[in-house]
Amino acid sequence: MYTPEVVMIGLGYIGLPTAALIAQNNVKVHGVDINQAVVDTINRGEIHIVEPELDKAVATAVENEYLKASTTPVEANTYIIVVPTPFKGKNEPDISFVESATRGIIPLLKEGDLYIIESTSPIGTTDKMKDLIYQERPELEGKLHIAYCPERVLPGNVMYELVNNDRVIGGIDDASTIQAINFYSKYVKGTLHKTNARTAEMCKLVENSSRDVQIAFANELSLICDKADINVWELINLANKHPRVNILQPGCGVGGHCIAVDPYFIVSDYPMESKIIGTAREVNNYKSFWCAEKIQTEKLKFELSHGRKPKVALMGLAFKPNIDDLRESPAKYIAQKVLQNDSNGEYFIVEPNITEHNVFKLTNYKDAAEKADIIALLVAHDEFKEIDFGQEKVVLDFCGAIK
Ligand code: SAJ
Repeated sequence: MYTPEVVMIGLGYIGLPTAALIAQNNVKVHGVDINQAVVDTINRGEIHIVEPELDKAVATAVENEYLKASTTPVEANTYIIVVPTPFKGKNEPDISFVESATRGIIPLLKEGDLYIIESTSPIGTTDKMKDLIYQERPELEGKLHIAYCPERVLPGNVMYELVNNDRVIGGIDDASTIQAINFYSKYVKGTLHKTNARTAEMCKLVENSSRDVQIAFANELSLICDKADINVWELINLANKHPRVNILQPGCGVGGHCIAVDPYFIVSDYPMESKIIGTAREVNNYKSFWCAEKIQTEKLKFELSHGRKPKVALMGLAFKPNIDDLRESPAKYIAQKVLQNDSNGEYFIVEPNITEHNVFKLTNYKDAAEKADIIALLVAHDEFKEIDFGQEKVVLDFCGAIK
């Protein structure tokens, strides 16, 4: 009979690689996902997401019978919750998936079990889940180990970072923290840092908020430099020659499902105190709007000086360079906004990392660059860095692809 050691609830971008990593260490893992198609794919030894090295890891784990998936949890010793925490209402975190995943395993829990949340969560979620568990199973009060351990891996480098990054681990009490550290120490080479659950929850939110604030500073500089007629890329490069200055790069906004999202988890609970974090979100969102407006203005200028409408190339749709992920992408937002405002215009939409899109008709990047009068560089994909745009075209480099 298949008796797993670990149950992983949520087999997405983090849950599946983590399940595969644990299984690689010859520990039996039972993966749970509400999506039957995902479960079937994994049980065939295949994967449903794009992530280097993950396909091999999952194929081997399934073949060696260290990884199985289903839509319902089974009994184990360790339960890990890695489900999404989306928004509800006006940028307020929704922990209902964490809650329903927890409810699903409550009947299976027994003395000594370890329960870990990895999902990005508002401060206090681990305590809330502890209360929920002990409400339903009062006889287990004080007999379980409950901890929070956020993931911090970069999409595209997950299999390496899962093993090598440091982790922050916070239990509801010391015994829980120690138990969770013992668990991760079997799979993680990075240092495991001990804290409490609330600090660990806050730490995840702060890491991504810190990056968001720093990018907002760079984006703000880009707006100032545009007015002041200064090349922002040169400016940042020069300022960064100072030994204690390290400014990030401006772009056409901040995208993805982490940095553009997590700061709201702090702002929604502590609105009066998180002024800089909230403003950074506004600055980064405004930058996308500003880029779309800038494209409109350049189109009008072209029309006035040439007596005809320009052909416009919008280069890149992904949320960051050299990936195929379009979720929460500022480039996609800009393309939508520009096209909405001018349905008869002639546009070339480019995204070299995908072959087709359900809304946009895609054009090859070389053709687009050759045919367009105005070229808006939205994502600094490597392909764009090679293009010679000549002297005639209007090039709007929002992401420093050519600098
Ligand atoms: N960006 C800039 N300028 C920069 C750097 C990034 O505009 O100088 C933009 C990117 O173009 C993109 C966005 O920021 O639109 C986010 O990209 P990213 O590469 O900074 O981060 P993500 O979202 O892919 O992954 C982040 C990582 N967090 C940090 O670096 C603090 C990762 O380690 C986390 O695990 C991940 O969020 C997560 O899951 O929370």
